[in-house]
Amino acid sequence: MTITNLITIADLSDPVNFTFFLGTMAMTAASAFFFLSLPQFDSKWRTSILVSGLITFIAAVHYYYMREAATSGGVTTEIRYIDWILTVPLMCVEFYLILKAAGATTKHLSTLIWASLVMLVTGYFGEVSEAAHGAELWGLASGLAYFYIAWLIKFGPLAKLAASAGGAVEKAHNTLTLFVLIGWAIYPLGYMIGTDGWYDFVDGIGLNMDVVYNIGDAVNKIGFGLVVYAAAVSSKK
Ligand SMILES: *C/C=C(C)/C=C/C=C(C)/C=C/C1=C(C)CCCC1(C)C
Repeated sequence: MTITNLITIADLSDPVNFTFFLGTMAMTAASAFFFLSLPQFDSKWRTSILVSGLITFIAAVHYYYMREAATSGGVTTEIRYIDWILTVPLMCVEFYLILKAAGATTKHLSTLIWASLVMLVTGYFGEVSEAAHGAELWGLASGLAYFYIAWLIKFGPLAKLAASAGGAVEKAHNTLTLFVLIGWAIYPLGYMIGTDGWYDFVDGIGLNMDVVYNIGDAVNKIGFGLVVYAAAVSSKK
């Protein structure tokens, strides 16, 4: 492999290429960390940690292909949404697993998953829509599904279950909720930046939709997993 080859793999001057490269690495390392930590936890927490590792592992594989697509002039949209359609429902599973002992049911889980699928499928249509106001209308539908998820975990039935459980469970639930309220809000920003005619000036500072989504994914997939990990560690004491 020549020097030129190496440079195109991790081109520091191209934020899109570089954040995909770093993202692939970070997601792979996080997966190894979660998987290798599994034996130290008892069965109550093991599934949650396993799911944390699956989320980052699925992302690592998609990142590998998205970097390839982005640097060879292709689009990342389809690969991105396939990743999200797999990983976001797994994040819903994390909420369910943490609240299961407090009484969360598979009905709660399926409501969360359905809402997340509506959010993502409408978001995808918004990204590929050529129609006048397509981005606004699909984006609005997606945003409503996002607010519904936020409501369910912050004020709705899942918030009540967490409050009734108290202790480490409530703490972990509240931190994961912050990820949804703040961390997930990064994505609609990326969507707006990616929509032609909206905030086009940010291109000048190297921010484009892929870069913003990559930042969001690093925060949310790795951070979310670490919160679950921390909750599992603290429950051992
Ligand atoms: C690991 C991937 C995650 C956590 C992805 C989350 C994605 C979102 C919360 C996307 C939300 C969107 C809106 C709320 C409106 C515009 C369209 C989306 C799909 C970008």
